[in-house]
Amino acid sequence: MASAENKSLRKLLDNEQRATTELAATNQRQHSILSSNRLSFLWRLCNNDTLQCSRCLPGWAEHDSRCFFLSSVPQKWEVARRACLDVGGDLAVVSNEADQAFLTNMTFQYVQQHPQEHFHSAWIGLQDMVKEGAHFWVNGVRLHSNVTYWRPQEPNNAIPSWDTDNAGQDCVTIVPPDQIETENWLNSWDDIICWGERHFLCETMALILV
Ligand SMILES: [Ca+2]
Ligand SMILES: [Ca+2]
Repeated sequence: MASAENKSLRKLLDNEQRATTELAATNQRQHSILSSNRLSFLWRLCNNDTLQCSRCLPGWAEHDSRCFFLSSVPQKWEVARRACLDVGGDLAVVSNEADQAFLTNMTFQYVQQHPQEHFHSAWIGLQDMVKEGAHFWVNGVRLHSNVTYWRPQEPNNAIPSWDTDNAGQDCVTIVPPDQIETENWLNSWDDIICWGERHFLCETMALILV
């Protein structure tokens, strides 16, 4: 009888210890999140007094648990990328047709809302600076041939006469379509010279509190 009691006490103790270990691991995880660089970014989404948080920064649009921003100011590709990194994100990555539709629509809507502005196109996080024709996303993923949305005859790596370095076109933009939901409206990419100044599309993770 005593031995059966011992056994069940031992089991309880084991369970207790396991729970304690799991709790310590959870605390450790939470601590590393709280002390990470991302925290200062996350706090910008929350009101310090009420602790009410929004999922995206004001002026950003949510899609697929990510937040997207289209700049009103044009910049060179590298400067644009730095601006996105500075807010805890990067230039936008197109992983599938839904991403492409969302981002192309963002540029289309911008042009509709700012008819007086000259809007050529907006940088995304795609480039072939290292090796001509080898396009990589800013997240390190190589462009997949199943998920490409080039405009007709692009990418053409065009080298105009004023491009005295013969650098060619190594950074990719989305050119707003004249209309949306029409045939081929998703084929909006053009490669452009990276030091041209274009609007740009940033993305960050949305804040999802579980
Ligand atoms: Ca190129
Ligand atoms: Ca081109």
